[in-house]
Amino acid sequence: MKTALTLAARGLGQVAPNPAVGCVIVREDGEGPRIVGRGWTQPGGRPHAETEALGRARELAKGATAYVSLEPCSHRGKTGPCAEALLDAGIARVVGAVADPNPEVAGRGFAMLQEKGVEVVENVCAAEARHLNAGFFLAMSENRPLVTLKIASSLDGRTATHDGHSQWITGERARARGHLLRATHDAIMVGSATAIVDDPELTCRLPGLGARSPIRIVADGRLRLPLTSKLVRDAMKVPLWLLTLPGGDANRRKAFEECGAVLIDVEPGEDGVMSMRNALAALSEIGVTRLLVEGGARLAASLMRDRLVDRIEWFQAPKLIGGDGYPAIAGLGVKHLDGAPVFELRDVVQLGEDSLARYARGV
Ligand code: AOF
Ligand code: ZN
Repeated sequence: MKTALTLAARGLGQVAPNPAVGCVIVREDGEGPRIVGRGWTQPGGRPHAETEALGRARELAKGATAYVSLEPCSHRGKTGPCAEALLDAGIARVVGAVADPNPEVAGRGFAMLQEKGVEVVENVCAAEARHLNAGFFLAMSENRPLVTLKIASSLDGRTATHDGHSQWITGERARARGHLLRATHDAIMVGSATAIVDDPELTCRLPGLGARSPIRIVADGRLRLPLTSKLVRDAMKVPLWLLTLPGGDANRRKAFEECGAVLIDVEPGEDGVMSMRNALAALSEIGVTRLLVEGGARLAASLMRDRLVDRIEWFQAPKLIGGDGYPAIAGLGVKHLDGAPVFELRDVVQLGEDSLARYARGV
């Protein structure tokens, strides 16, 4: 199952709105267990992991065990049901990590297999499988993507000096890791102030992974992003979506669209500013399951205030900028510590001079 999970991870950032699934087919004859087929959900979400693995195993699948990181599907969607494909191939035993939360499946995949005499074992590495596909699970349960906040700061949590100087706080290895994060998400989002000040490209520029640049999103309620920005200039090549408030200047909207940008209207909250919950619902409806937020401080704070940040990837350089620098997260209005957002530290790695601490939302 650990192998199936590792294979599944290959699909992250490439398969939305589908989950990233892994499948390993094992035969236990002769000299002990042997893997005869491996598969993972393919870019675009299909073929599914099981059909890929069965295609490799061919006749060796007969009587074998299939380890799947998500319950095999039972519905006829854009592809035939994987449960049926496993039955047709003569699989004798299916070990599954976790049930598929898609209401079209939800236990029916396992049931179909059991009814036909296949031995089914459930809940193997279930927590890991849920963590891996948290984006898909949140899409089903909360109609929003998984939100990962990426921060690259000094030791004291500053992302720029008082004069706005920020290139570079962290070193090359940390920055390369940041690009890898981009490749494993469906979309990257920044606030309009960051897009204006930094004029970023927001692409994945790791050798060989150029084609894995996610959709670039700017939360830009009043369409302040310049038409001359790098993001707009290459919007025909790498998708650019602008989350904006309905209405606004029709000519300006048209100008963005002519450059290739897609405008997505987001209803404001009671305070008249863009509601992050509505923004995430809009993104979820069009199939974004994993969203990487790269700043700035105000966007990070507004997601944090609404308790919409699930994970933090915090890169820290061993430098101090001080209190006159620009903070990673703007004011949260926390008065009492009981009201502070809490995260759980999952691991810390050293990347050259810098560190990367990874956190998941506490309960
Ligand atoms: C599997 N194996 O690798 C994946 C599954 O539109 P379709 O036909 O591609 O079906 C999409 C649904 O299939 C998706 O919502 C989820 O329930 C399941 N994904 N199932 O057996 C896979 N990716
Ligand atoms: Zn399937």
